Amino acid sequence: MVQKVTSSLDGKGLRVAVIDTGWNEFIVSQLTQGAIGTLARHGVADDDIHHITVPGAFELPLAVRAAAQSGRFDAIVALGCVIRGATPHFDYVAGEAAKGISSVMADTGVPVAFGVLTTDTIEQAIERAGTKAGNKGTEAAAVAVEMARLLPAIKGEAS
Ligand code: INI
Repeated sequence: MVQKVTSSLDGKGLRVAVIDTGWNEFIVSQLTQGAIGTLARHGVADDDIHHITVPGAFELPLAVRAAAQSGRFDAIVALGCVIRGATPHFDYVAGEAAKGISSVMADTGVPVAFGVLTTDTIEQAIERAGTKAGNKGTEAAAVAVEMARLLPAIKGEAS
């Protein structure tokens, strides 16, 4: 019989780092609010949520790596916003953030949800920060909980 490995969205007992950027604060603060609210709704205790702010998206991988290597967190939510029209070095900043964050996951095995908006315009960023197109911080937080629950299930561990 096929054995389905399942996850859950029960955040009780999970320790989660939310790492966001000071850049584009008016957008990113909406992502952070969405993420922290979602973690709380899924049962993550306030004291188990650590909120860390770095200057910009380019700095996210370093802080995400430090958090992952610390052993203090079951999952990490990385949040930021890079807008092509406003960022002469968009491809470097956005590309390095994505590449750096995914390499932390591969190197450490700690799940990191990628909630960094990479948009062409400020309007598209606003749409994804809690208006027309949902809130990517909310979505990333739910993914972090789901992956933190899924990994022990894959390994056959109780979580
Ligand atoms: N950082 C961002 O997070 N978003 C941006 O849109 C952005 N722009 O426009 O340049 C940005 N730049 C700063 C970058 O992330 C670094 O903090 C900086 O290069 C110093 O390392």
